[in-house]
Amino acid sequence: MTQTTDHTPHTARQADPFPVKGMDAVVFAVGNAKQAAHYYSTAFGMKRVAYSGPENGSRETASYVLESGSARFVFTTVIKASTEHGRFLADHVAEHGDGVVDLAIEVPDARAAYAYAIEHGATGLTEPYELKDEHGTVVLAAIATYGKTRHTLVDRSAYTGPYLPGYVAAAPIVEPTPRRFQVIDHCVGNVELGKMDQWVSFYNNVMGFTNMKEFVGDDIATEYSALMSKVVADGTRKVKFPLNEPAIAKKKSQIDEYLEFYNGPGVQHIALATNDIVATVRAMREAGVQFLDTPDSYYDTLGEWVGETRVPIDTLRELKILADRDEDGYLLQIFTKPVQDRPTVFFEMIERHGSMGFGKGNFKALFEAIEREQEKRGNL
Ligand code: TYF
Ligand code: FE
Repeated sequence: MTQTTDHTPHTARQADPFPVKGMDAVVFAVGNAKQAAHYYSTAFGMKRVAYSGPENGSRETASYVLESGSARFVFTTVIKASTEHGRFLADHVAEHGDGVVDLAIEVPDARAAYAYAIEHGATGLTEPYELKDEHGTVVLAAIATYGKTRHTLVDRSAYTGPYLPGYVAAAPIVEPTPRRFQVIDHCVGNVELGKMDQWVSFYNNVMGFTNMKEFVGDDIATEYSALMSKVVADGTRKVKFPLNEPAIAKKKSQIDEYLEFYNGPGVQHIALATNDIVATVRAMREAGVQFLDTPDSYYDTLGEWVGETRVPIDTLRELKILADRDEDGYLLQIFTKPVQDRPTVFFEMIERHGSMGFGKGNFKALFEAIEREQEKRGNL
């Protein structure tokens, strides 16, 4: 099921054509940013660091910037649409529900990144521009990706403010707790049937991203996963974008369910890397986050194939954490249920120990758990 393609990062062969520093931010358009910021503070343990709203001159939108380690989320909502941007956000929420509008990527040179992307076939949304305040200058530009999602390319190397000009520093919303995750591990997109390879080519061409070896092909798709998946990543493997498309299988694909309720392609899940998944999952469960269930039978045989991990099998079983091993090491992972009423966006918590994979060994157990949820919603 796993075939080997060329997954040598660019940097190993030649100069990286599209250098990136990492994910800059995941920007969510939501119906109620005040409450979303509260949920991500209490349940995900994130710290508010910046705010923009009517109190500091933004009459049209309110935005809350939350961080956990280097992971940054921005929750934006419309207060009163008066410009094209405000109407875009309001329409986005009406059409897609709460969702991701921007997977912003930090780059060393936003003008060069934008020029490279356009030259290689990207659709430009915003030409490079500068934002300045007393903390310095940020250069931004934006290109389109699947659905209505965009990639803003951000060079903040000459900026020391809390987020962007226009934002003010803001205190945490609740008493800070120990950090529950450090970094965004990967951001997954769902695209329409037959479109996955086009989007893989898009990232190959426009950003010089290369394919990682792990993918779900036809064979697994028809057997049980009902989806196909390939992963593209930048030369340093800091930015990883798996892309899913539905497969025609025995059951209605979970990707079809997403596309139906999101009304088109979009971000399916964001994986967050933690170095203590046990403490993280305990804290999140205590705060009321719902995770996918895993049957006990999974843990009865887990030890036989996954070998020793940092966490005893009984603890994995108690918390319903999944484990997988490949030639490079192992990983521990768990998936939340959708975090809004639509069966669309969800999160993954992942603790890596050498493995660069995505939990291939868990696909069967995971997809069965997702299908049990689909069934409860009447969408299978
Ligand atoms: O990112 C991944 O590829 C893994 C596996 O609907 C996965 O987290 C793939 C598709 C999906 C849920 C998880
Ligand atoms: Fe994932």
